[in-house]
Amino acid sequence: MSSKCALITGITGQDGSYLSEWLLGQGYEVHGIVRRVALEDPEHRLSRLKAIRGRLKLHAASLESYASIHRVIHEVQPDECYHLAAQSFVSYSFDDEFSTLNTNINGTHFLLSAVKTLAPQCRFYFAGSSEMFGMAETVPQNESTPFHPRSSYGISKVAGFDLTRNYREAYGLYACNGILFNHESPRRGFEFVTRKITSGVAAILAGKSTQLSLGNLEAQRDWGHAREYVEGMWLMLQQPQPDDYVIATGECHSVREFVELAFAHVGLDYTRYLTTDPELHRPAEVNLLKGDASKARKVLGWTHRVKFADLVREMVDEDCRALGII
Ligand code: F7E
Repeated sequence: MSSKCALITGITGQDGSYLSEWLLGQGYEVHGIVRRVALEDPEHRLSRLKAIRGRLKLHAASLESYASIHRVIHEVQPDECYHLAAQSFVSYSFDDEFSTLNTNINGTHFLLSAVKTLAPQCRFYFAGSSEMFGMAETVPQNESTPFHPRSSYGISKVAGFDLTRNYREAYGLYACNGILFNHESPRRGFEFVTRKITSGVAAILAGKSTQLSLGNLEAQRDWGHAREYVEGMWLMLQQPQPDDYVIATGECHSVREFVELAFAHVGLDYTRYLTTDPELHRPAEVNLLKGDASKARKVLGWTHRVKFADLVREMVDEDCRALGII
C-alpha cells in the first residue's frame, strides 16, 4: 500500500469521483480542489462523493485564480496531480468561447506553473480529449494522429496538451497527457448525450415524459466506461518515463445505436418517442471518433473490459432505479 498524496482538480465530477475511489483503494491520501460554492451546497454539488466524503480533504480554490492554486499546491505538496477540471461540455463552448478558452487554458497553465515552482517532483496528469482530433484525417486515431479541433473546447484541450508537453520538455516535469475518448457511466452529467438518453428512457418508462429530443443521431463515438478510464490515468503516472497515451475501446457506435439499445433494453421502440431538433446540432460537428489504444495496452497494460451494450444497460438500469421503477 502506498502513502502517497494525490491532488485532483474536478474531483466532484464523474471522473474525479471514480479516480478518488481508485486512489483511496490504493492507499493514497486524496485531496481535491473544489469551488467554494460546492462546500456551501454539499448535498447537490458533492453528491458523487457522498460515500467517500469523510476520507477526502477538500480545498476551496478556483482555477481562475493563480493565487488560490498556488496556496493549495504549497499546502498539499502532492506526489501526483490529476488535472481533470474543465468546462467540458462541447455544445456550451460554442455559446461561450471566451470563458471556455480562458478557464481551460489558464487553469492548466496556472496549475503547471505552480507545480513547477512549488512541487517539481510532483507527477502531473492532464485530461486531454479525443475532441482534439476533431475532423481527423485518419481512422482510428492514435498518439501520432494530427489534431484538428472543431470547437473552442477542443482548441482549449490542444493548448493544454501542448502546455503539458512543453513543461515536460522544457522543465523536466513528469507530465503526461491522457487522450481519453468518450467515457460514460451512471455518474455522467445529464447534459451529455448518453445520460440524456438513459435518463430520458427512464422518465418515459415512469410516465413522466413522452418524448426524447436529440440533435445529430448519426455522429459516431468510441464510448467506454469511466471507471476503467481513470485506471488508465493512474497507470500513466506509475511509469519510469512520462508520455502521452490514447485511452479508448477501439469500437464506435452512432448516437442512434445508443438510443435504439437503451429503449430496447426496457422493451420500448425508440421510433415512437424520438424527435430531432435542429437547434441541438452543433455549428461544427465531429462526425466520427474511434481510438487506437494499442500503446496503452502495450506499455501500461491497460485494457477496457465493459462492453458497449453493458454500459448502455447499466446506465438505463441506474436511471430507472433512481426513479424507483425497477
Ligand atoms: O455528444 C451528439 C453530439 O455531448 C456526443 C465530453 O466529455 O467526450 C464528450 O464530448 C455526440 C455529439 O459528448 C445530442 O452532436 C446528438 O456528436 O455526449 P456529448 P462529446 O461532445 O463527444 C469528449 C471526449 C470530451 O472530452 C468532452 O468533454 O452526440 N448529440 N444529440 C448530442 N449531444 C448532446 N450533448 N445532446 C444532444 O441532444
